[in-house]
Amino acid sequence: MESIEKKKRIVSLIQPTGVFTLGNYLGALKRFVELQDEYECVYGLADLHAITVRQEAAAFRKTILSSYALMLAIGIDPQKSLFFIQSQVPEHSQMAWVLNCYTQFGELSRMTQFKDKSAAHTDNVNAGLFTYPSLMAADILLYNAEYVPVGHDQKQHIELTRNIAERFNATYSPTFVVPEPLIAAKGSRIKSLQNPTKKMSKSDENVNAFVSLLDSPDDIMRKFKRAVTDSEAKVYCAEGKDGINNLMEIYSLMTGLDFAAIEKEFEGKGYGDFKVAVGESVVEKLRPIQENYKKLLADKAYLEDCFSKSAPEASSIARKTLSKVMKKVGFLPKK
Ligand code: AQP
Repeated sequence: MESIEKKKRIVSLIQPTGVFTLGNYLGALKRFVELQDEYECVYGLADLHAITVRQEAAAFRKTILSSYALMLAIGIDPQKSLFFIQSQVPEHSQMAWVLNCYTQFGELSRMTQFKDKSAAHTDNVNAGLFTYPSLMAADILLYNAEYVPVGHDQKQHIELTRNIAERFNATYSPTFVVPEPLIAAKGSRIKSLQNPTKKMSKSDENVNAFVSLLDSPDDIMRKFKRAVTDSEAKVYCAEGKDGINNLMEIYSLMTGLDFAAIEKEFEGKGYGDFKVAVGESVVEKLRPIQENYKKLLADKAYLEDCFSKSAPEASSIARKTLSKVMKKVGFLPKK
């Protein structure tokens, strides 16, 4: 990692729970790449978080490796950013336990993601799902990051992280940097293509609801052609036109056009033409990422080299914060 002392630090992790979606890309991953020159970036694959939902071991192992390759393919550069796998940095679990004891049951009970996921997996409402936000607080606070780039759905968890940090600092003495979320004006709430009032999610049971970054061009085009819109057949942004607003946001981020230019481009044209154009813009954006991904995934030695170098580097930063915390809490130092 370059020595870039004056840059502010950002941290963000993402779960390897399936192939990343266009929502993950626009709300988080694309921004991770863009922020690499301006900030000192710490990125991670949150595989510990992923087991809050049941994973099949062999498939999970593959998903972790392929997710790592896909993030490199998107443009995370290990020469510029620290990019590790969470389970290989034990300080995350250790810090999470401590922070669990500074997090209130009532706070965790109010988390929207816990309510949604426990309703979606009624047969497995495990304690990890409930305490997920204190592990996320550990992921962030260990690195003394000023900012956390995330999609809008993670805002509530960042608020809780701030509360935990402030509580600990007030109980002892200033220890943690209290981080701010970095949420982009565009792309932070990409919606499901089948239910545009709901966020696009990689674990959606309806495969037509999300575009995965590894979907074939035919699948991408089919999903956009089937996207739920409205009966007006006029391309413009307005309240209540959730499906069209979502497609306009995606098209704008793919092409760099603002909404006025998009409305002009599709004046007098129907939704059919618009959906094809959105689909094609996504296919073109994903083509080089998919090509890079195939090459990287075939080079397992390179991937292993990257994550085995980054884990001790992450540990050495994390260990300093953890030691400070353990000392303040009153644990005996190891001699
Ligand atoms: N629809 C979205 N629009 C914009 N940003 C999004 N993110 C997720 N969905 C959207 C952002 O992607 C980052 C990583 O998310 P995650 O995988 O760690 O967890 P998640 O938010 O729970 O994402 P998913 O896709 O919905 O995963 P599953 O289905 O496994 O729960 C975060 O910054 C998130 O805001």
